[in-house]
Amino acid sequence: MALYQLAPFPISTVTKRTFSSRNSLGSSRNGCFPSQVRCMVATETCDQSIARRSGNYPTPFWDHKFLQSLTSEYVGEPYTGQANKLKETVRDMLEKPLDAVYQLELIDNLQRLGVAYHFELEIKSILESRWNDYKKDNREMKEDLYGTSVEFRLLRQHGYNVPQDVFNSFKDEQGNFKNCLRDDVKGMLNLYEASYYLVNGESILEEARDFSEKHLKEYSKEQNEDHYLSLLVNHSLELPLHWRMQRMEARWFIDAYGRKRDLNPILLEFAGLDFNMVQAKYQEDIRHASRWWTSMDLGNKLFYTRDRLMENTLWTVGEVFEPQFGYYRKMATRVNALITTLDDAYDVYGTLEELEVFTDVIESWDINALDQLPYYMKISFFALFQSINEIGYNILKEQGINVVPSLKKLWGDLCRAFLKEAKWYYAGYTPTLQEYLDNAWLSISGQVILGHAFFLVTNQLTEEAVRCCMEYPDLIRYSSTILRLADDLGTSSDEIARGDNPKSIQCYMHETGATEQEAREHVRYLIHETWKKLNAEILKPYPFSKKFMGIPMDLARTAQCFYEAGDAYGIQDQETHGRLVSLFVKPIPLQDI
Ligand code: LA6
Ligand code: MN
Ligand code: MN
Ligand code: MN
Ligand code: MN
Repeated sequence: MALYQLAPFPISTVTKRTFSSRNSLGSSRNGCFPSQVRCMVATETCDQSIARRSGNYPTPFWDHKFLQSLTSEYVGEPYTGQANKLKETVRDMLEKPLDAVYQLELIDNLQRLGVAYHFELEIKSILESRWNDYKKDNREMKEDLYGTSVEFRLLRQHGYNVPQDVFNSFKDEQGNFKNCLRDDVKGMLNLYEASYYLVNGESILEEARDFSEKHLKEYSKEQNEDHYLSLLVNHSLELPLHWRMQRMEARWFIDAYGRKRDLNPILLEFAGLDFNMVQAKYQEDIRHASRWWTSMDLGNKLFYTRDRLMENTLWTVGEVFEPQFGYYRKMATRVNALITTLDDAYDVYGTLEELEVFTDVIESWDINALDQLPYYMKISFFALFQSINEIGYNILKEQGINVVPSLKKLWGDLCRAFLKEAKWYYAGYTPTLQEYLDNAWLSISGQVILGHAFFLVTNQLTEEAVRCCMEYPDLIRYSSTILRLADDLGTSSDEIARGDNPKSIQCYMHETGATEQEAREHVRYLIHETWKKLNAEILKPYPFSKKFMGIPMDLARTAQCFYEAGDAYGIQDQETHGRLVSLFVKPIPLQDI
């Protein structure tokens, strides 16, 4: 076992302390204090008087040998050849000048099946022509609730600001949605899905949502002949499409679509094959990330932290799923892992004095400042410094721009926000909800995730775009806020139990005297409100690429998917396990399709 030198710690109250470098008592990883403070090596000294909390996080389920062994047969021929043939057949379908509703439904299915990324140009041209028809008031389907709703949703999704008034033709003289529409379940379902694209003040869409939700709930209670439609209705009521993580949805929808009576077998075969081929790419990302994580040895050196490589990769797939963005996912998995190690230092392991020094060091991005830190912080900062500088180096190499000053600012701002929460915790202070949120949208690391995403997916960085990104525009702020609120719903009960600063639920309860249930309801309401603001942002002209414009929404969706039923990130429940297996391990059995 390696012996680590005693490093004098500069803070007077905590002197001459070193930190055990290795958690050789594997099983006590989850133990509570005092087992967290251990002396592994006789020559090391530990200051037993420091009470450190425990995250009580379970050890990782996934073994790195297993991750390294992940393989798929869906690489190369004959799969590539077959997929290309199917792709051309689907392209022909898209290019046939058939009726508008048919084309829109085809685009919707391709998106849900996870293969629309192959046809970006074709889809853009169809939507462009729908938008031009709309502007010329040349719409064939004013009376068709289904067609109008799908068109509205697709246009808004792709950044066209079609007004909510298109739904006025479905209202009666009193201004209410016509009751007879309730029999058009497919129309209702799509009205419901469309309504989630609303922005502030769009009362027609608010009404549309209440109206369709009410009737869909009634429908879902009845015995229905059309099993496929029932399946879609229940799925949608659980979480609308607009809030769903795309790749998870693709996996689900490929199965669901297989039950459709008049399904298109070409689409289904193509989607299944493509899913499996993309899965093989994800396995490559995982193998790469696992090699990095193992070589850094952070799971052992920082034994208090969550070791969640597979989950970290799942987040990156949620943010950007297309196979060609493997480099993004490999680097973003590192970013997620590093965020988590820092978060656990601030929330769980570090003392306030240590954290104050640590924050200064991270802000200064000065590797020469390492000596003043205790061992676990040396490891943390060095890992961060090296990994992020590597990303910076690659961008300098490819694009000739040094982005390290921006990257370091992202991390500095994160740690400053972490420190504020730590101070609140130690002071026993409960901020108002607003005061909390003004900091918490930063402390959830959305700006770090999205900032790195910006630099990693943008092919031609412009000064204007970099400046805009680094000002944390509302596009980034609202996405982060949803991430924060969803995380609080899923994780704050455990956080408060282990000792952490109050989160949105507790702040609201403290401020208003509400019960926990009421506070949770309020947080869910805030998520709805923030989505409206985020919806408005994607319709605004930002100096960003189309690819990047979609990522803030996909981050928010991923958060909602992760925290839907508790802390799926920290806890590794059955549900998360099932998701990881279906996205990364098990291919879709194609003979079933
Ligand atoms: C969630 O943990 C966490 F670490 C995040 C920063 C969410 C973003 C996702 C990543 C990095 P926790 P806290 C994959 O609930 O302390 O501990 O901000 O975050 O509530
Ligand atoms: Mn935290
Ligand atoms: Mn935390
Ligand atoms: Mn905290
Ligand atoms: Mn949390």
